[in-house]
Amino acid sequence: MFACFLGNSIIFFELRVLFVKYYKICGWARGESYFNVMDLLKSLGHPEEVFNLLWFKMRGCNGLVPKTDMNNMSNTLRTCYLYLDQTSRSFAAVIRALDGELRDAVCIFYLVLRALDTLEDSSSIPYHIKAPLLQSFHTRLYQPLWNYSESCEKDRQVLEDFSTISLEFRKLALVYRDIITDICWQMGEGMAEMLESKLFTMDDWERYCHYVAGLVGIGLSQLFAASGQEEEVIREDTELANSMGLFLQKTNIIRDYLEDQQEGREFWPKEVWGKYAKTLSEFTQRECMPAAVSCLNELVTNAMQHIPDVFTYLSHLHNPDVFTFCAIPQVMAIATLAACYNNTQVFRGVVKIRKGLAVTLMMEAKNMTAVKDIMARQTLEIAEAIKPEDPSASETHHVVKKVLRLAQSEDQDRLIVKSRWTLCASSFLVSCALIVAIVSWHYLATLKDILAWD
Ligand code: D61
Ligand code: MG
Repeated sequence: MFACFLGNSIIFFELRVLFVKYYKICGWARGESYFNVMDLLKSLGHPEEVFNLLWFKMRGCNGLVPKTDMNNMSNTLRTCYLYLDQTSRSFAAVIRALDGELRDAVCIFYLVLRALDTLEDSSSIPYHIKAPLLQSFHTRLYQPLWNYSESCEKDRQVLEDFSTISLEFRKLALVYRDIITDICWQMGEGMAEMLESKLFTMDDWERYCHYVAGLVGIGLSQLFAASGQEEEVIREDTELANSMGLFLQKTNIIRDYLEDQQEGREFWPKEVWGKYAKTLSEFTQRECMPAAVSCLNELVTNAMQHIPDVFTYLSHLHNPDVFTFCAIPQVMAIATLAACYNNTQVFRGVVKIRKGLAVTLMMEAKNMTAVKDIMARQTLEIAEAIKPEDPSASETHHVVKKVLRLAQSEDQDRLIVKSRWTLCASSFLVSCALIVAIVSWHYLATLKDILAWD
């Protein structure tokens, strides 16, 4: 009796600590932090995700150590990092984890291109004003007083206070300024060229994604080499760097179908959706769902074509911080594609990957083997969702096989076994957690009775 009393009090004590922390956590429930209790519940079937979410919250780190020392930087640079946090959910943490002068160069590169993109996305600016604005934007980098306050977009602060960003830009070494100016000029020209054109052919789609994301990959590769943190070879193969951008941009365009529809924007290529509907907006109608899903699956299959180049590009990187910076957005993208594949929710809302999975991917994507494993696991999820009657089923099977071969996980059995193992481990752990919860609850109740009785 005494032993189990002691045992239970230890469990109770442990749980009390946990609950105290839990109630602190509940601050999360009011959305005061990166995730809330709902995210914990969504990951209940994936204990490693629950563990990583709690670890992330308790230790405040998702495996990424920010290198920014906010106390030892100029006010204007601090403002720039603030704008980075405000305008980029997915890139702020990985940019802050970069080393040395490369970090500030990439931060400014991001903000300058985000400002250019905010001009492009501003539907309130008429074509005859927007096109020249985009084409001459690179010249604003050397106009200290230039700001722009006619945009009503969500990220307008980077335009309204562009003079702060351009000030920090002019403090960068010339080699970085020349790269940023050149990419900004090319992207502005490309955006202006495609402002009025509808994305008809796959070539149009590839070219648009090259201008708004491929050029980012090419510019980053030049910054990596210029900083000396990566070898010259990384800047030479622009096709690989372009694919890094296209994989991310195509994933975003596929996921954001409904959000873009609601804002009157269409980025899906007509050459594909035209096979399934007369207008792209038809996919919002329930009766068009089978056709919509077939179109979605064809676009996901197309985006996966870039994975072999992503593997080759990442395998050329030597600096661990640069590797993580490049790998994390890519593994988030394949997880997003796996969540979108064959999913009617794409046409009803925005599909997001679980926070628990996002944190786990950030913690895991540390080296090539881990990245290949993640890509293979997510690709297998797509493989398991392929319906034989899907018009793209054979192409999807083909690209899945290619990715698994390159990820050296031909022995799908090992991956399937692995995922089966995690599954039974998870249900085992979940049942343990439930038992502990029930026992502690029971204990709490008795303790209250005992105390009340006193
Ligand atoms: C390695 C690491 C990161 C990489 C990369 C390689 C290659 C390409 C990219 C990042 C860019 C990926 C873009 C995917 C998200 N799409 C957008 O942000 C669209 O705007 C594109 C034009 C502005 C690009 C701004 C940018 C983004 C990420 C960066 C960066 C610059 C600089 C350094 C590091 C990362 C999309 O915008 C969404 C929005 O308005 O919120 C759009 O308008 O289509
Ligand atoms: Mg845009």
